[in-house]
Amino acid sequence: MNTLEITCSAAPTARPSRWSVPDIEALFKLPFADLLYRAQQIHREHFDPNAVQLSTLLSIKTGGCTEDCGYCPQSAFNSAGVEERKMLAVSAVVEAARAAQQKGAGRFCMGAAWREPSEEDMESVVEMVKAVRDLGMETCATLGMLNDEQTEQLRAAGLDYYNHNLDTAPEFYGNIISTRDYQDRLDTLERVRRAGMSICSGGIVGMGENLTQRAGLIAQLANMNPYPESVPINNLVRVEGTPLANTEELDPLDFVRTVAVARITMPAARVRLSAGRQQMSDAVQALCFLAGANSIFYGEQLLTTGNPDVEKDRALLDKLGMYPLAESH
Ligand code: SAM
Ligand code: DTB
Ligand code: SF4
Repeated sequence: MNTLEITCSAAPTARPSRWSVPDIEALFKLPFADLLYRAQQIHREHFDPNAVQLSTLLSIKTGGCTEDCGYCPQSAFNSAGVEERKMLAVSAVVEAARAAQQKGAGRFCMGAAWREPSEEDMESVVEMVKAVRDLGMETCATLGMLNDEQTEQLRAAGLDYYNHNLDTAPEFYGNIISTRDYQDRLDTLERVRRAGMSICSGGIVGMGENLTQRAGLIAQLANMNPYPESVPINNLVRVEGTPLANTEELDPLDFVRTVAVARITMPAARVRLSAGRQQMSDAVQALCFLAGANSIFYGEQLLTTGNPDVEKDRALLDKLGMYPLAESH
């Protein structure tokens, strides 16, 4: 029995102040049942295990992005057939948010295909954030890198969460993106934290990373002090025309393991079962909830790719005896 196993059985909630990559790798390698049991225990100590937080995404500015992210259909470097569109009008965004709220979403996330917003972009985004907040929804935005002034503008507008993903481990990052570096991402997250907004940050698995690199991503997130309030775990959506289109599909059980490890290392975070759900069976999604996922993207569209129908998701939650957070009993 190794040290980790002893820690597991003796003190299931013991949590090092800093996670090493080998410790996280050891979690990944636990027998599946032991890993899920440990994740379940931690999940139940911090959350109602049957309540799921629902976030709806809207692409407020689609396509033509100047970054070369290898996974992304919106990069101008890729040929995924996503046409560049101009930014949506504030009224269209509010209408979409209201519709999402009526369907039960509690959080509305506005995404833009930018390396970073311009001053002019910020004026519209600030209006959008204020208007969505006035509906009584939680607000989230993902606009790329931010400077101090932009961060402050978003905070003053009342933005609740800023989404900026680390995407993968520092060692693997250069295989996927070359137009900005890991430190740029950490700097933006640090600004968001200093301004007092909550952080939504996670990554993508299934991009050809190895287990050590997958553990490296989780270590980066879990060792942030404090760790993100919201952690999206995306399964790569392999879009034709992107360099990663032909990447070998991740074993679904390895995706479940990633969710469980995120839960164990970030006990009080909302771990979101994010992109890739449309390609996932109900059974795999159920395992993700068992592993500690307690949030999903809700609504037929992610940014440019599809997501399960609202009716299908409602049926799945019903089947599992689960309910949206706002409707918890
Ligand atoms: N442009 C901004 C940025 O990159 O920060 C915000 C939008 S960007 C599309 C938000 C996130 O979507 C990326 O960081 C990445 O994690 C995720 N994403 C993009 N394409 C994806 C894909 N094909 N599969 C899974 N996740 C994806
Ligand atoms: C996140 O972690 N995943 C979402 C959201 N944050 C912005 C985006 C997923 C995008 C999937 C590909 C697309 O639809 O373009
Ligand atoms: Fe641009 Fe964001 Fe897509 Fe990268 S992930 S290409 S920054 S929209």
